Amino acid sequence: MRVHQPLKLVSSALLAGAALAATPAAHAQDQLNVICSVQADWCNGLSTAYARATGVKMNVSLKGSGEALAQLIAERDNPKTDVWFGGTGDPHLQAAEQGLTLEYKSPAMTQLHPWAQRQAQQSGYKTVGIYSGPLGFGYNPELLAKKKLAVPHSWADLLKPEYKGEIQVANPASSGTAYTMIATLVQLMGEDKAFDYMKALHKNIGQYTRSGTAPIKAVARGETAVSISFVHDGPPEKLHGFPVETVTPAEGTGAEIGSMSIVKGARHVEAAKKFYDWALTPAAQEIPFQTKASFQVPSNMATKLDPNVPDFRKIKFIDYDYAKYGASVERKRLIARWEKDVNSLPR
Ligand code: S7P
Repeated sequence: MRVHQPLKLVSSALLAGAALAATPAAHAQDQLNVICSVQADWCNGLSTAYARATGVKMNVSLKGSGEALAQLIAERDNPKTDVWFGGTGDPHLQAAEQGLTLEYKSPAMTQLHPWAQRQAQQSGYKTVGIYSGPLGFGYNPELLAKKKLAVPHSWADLLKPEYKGEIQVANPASSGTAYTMIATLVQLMGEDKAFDYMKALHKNIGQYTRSGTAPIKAVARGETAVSISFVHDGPPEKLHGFPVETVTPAEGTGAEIGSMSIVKGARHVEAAKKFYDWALTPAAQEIPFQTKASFQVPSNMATKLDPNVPDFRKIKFIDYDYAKYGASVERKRLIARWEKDVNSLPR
């Protein structure tokens, strides 16, 4: 494991601070309004490290992916947000398509994995990939044993009648995680079969939550046995002492490309670009590991991976079409169909 380099962080911070002081509008660029769509500990870690590094105060508002997009749409004529950090990539692509985010090509672009650069190219450089992580299941081994239930290993397993009321997933209208599930199933099974599957799954769902990370937290606390979640959200719960394991489905699964965007019309646009460049450095991308908040694959290829990061070589992935399923029309259509065909059914 690579040793963390605090000195490197501080020296790059001082350089960034000096650069800020040299800009003519420095007095106006000493703070940054950020919507943060990752785990709270990661957002707080970012804001502390960035303030220490640059003297810039980050005002952080925590919001899931769907809510963040809704806020940017609402603020379109008078943006109060400078940067949207994290959250699933699909709503970032939607924001780009709707002209809500600023074109910016960071000098760090060439240091990023091809999937992160592709996310940027597809959006006309109005967003960029900052991490990737697979969709799978979380489960509570103690609760499963108590209820004499087997560990689910496939999408098919989740339909077994013994899981009735035992599964939580988020509502796709508010959650990027849940929309990733719909898009994954549609690509895996074909659209009509995927909707038949989700109708059958609906009978086993105990609760659709607002936030995509809530179901695995409910698993950790023994409130439900199984969740449909990003598997990198399991280890933080386990590190806090909760009984949680994760598994990816045998038939195949999708992965998110968590993204970051600068808001078009941002009040602190120079500060936003500096933060964006910093957030793509290995030092910044190690923060979720240091804060034990989350364990995705970071987009900068030089970032040292934590042992808790899922091993992508062991996971069966579908060939996820990010451009198609990130398009506004497709996303709205699939969510509307889910509301009409699935969520309206009795359980
Ligand atoms: O940081 C954990 C994580 O799962 O949260 C992000 C996202 O906001 C999930 O929330 P919603 O489903 O509520 O939108 C993910 O991008 C990220 O991996």
